[in-house]
Amino acid sequence: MSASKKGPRIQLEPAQRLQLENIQRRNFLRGGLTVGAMAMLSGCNLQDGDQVDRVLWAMSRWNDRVQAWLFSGQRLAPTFSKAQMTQPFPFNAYYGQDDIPEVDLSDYALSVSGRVRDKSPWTLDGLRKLPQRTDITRLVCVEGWSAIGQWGGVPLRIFLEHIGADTTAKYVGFKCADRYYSSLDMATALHPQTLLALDYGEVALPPKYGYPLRLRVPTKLGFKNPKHIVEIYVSNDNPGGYWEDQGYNWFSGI
Ligand SMILES: Nc1nc2c(c(=O)[nH]1)N[C@H]1C(S)=C(S)[C@@H](COP(=O)(O)O)O[C@H]1N2
Ligand SMILES: [Mo]
Repeated sequence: MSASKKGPRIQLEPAQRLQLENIQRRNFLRGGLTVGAMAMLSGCNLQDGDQVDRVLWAMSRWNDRVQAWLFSGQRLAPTFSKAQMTQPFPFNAYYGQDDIPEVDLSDYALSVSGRVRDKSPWTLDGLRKLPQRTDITRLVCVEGWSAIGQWGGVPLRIFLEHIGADTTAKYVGFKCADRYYSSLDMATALHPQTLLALDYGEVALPPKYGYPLRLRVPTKLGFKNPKHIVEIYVSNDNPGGYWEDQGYNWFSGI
């Protein structure tokens, strides 16, 4: 390519050009494709019912795929010091503190299903015997608050290795003791900071933070951190989630 008549042109190597295009695309996406904006973009009027719904869901699925491509999957979330922890750490759920599920530990077992070699259930002791990791990270809720806390437990990657999970499958799903459920893309499930958390601070998770087992994934919004987990499964069909299925973006990376 030669210099244009309007003045000198910077010559970009193909790799540099790709990088520039990626940055431009990322900035465009960062601008935020809200549901409102998607409606504007797609030229729908919001009374078209089913058809609007179909367009918006298609846009959202497309957005998931672009986000999965933008997020490398292994970028580390920032970590903090103990002094930076939020005291007290907030509680949040789709119900109030009076309705926190009571999980009876005497018969608690974590079920495993789907595309895995070993479907035996797990006890908490069994999980504690696996290698553990602790991180102080920020939980960001879509409702507009965030807080720094310390979670410890088994890296989900190590658990998936132990059960012989098919890590070429697309999704890992989680079912909870309340009516909550959620799911992750496999790249995020294998991320080093994605934990099956057993502890908050230095002690076992108290009921409000997801006793006896929760997911802690600092590269995703708070609603993709299911508490009171009773079942984990590996699947090629997107398991969705409690909020995801009500229109919140499924990928929700931060
Ligand atoms: N089982 C279950 N897990 C859940 C929820 C819920 O209602 N039930 N709420 C989610 C949301 S929206 C957030 S922001 C975090 C809050 O976690 P915290 O109570 O430890 O702050 O839990 C997530 N996990
Ligand atoms: Mo949330």
